[in-house]
Amino acid sequence: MTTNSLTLIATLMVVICLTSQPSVKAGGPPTSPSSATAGATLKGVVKFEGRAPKPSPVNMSADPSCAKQHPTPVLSQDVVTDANGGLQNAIVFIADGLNKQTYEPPSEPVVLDQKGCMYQPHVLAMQASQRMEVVNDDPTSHNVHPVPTNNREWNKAEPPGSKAEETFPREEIAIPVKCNIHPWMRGYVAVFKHPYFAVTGKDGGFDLGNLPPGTYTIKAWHEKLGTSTQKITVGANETKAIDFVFKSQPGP
Ligand SMILES: [Cu+2]
Repeated sequence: MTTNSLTLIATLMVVICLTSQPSVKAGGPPTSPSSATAGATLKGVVKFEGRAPKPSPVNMSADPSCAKQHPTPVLSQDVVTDANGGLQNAIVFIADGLNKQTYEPPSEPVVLDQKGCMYQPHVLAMQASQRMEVVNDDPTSHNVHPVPTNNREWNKAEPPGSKAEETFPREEIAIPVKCNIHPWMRGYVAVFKHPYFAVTGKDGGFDLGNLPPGTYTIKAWHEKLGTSTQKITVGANETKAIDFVFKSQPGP
């Protein structure tokens, strides 16, 4: 063997070693020997650009006990933005890139409250098989009725002060929830098979913590504006900023 070919082999080996180091490919398993301590964080804002549709007042006159609870009319929650265009009630979540491990649901239930004849929160996110309590804090009866496509449909009558408990075993983003008594009531429940999701707050902000290092497909979902997708790679203990922008669609 010549010196030249030896050098070539040595160089190749170095290149192979270097390229196999951060061997995280999109969709592949994250290299997470100690994901519990090396958690990465994704932080950002979901924004709405353009002219947001004007929120319309919700007409509750069909049930005076509902209307009476609102001295000023409640506004529709279709597209809720703040002064800076921050989009509330969007869900940001890992859509791909996690390894195949199964995640136990948290022991604490999520709570969907019926208050003022509205769903609070308007958009709720939970883990598959986590318990969901549906509470009625109104002086009137509700009939909560989720309409899933990937889970079992059910509906439950809830007199004032009652509480129902249910769960959804399969991932679904997101399940519309309606009330069989009050047609204006509408909410959404998103169900994930992992814990890496967040619902944006009033300023459109979100925070996804404790992520194993890896390359991920991240999605932002909004009930009216659809889904926006990005890819991002995070290393151990790294915090990265990621924003999503929804644009107003040309209306009629
Ligand atoms: Cu109702």
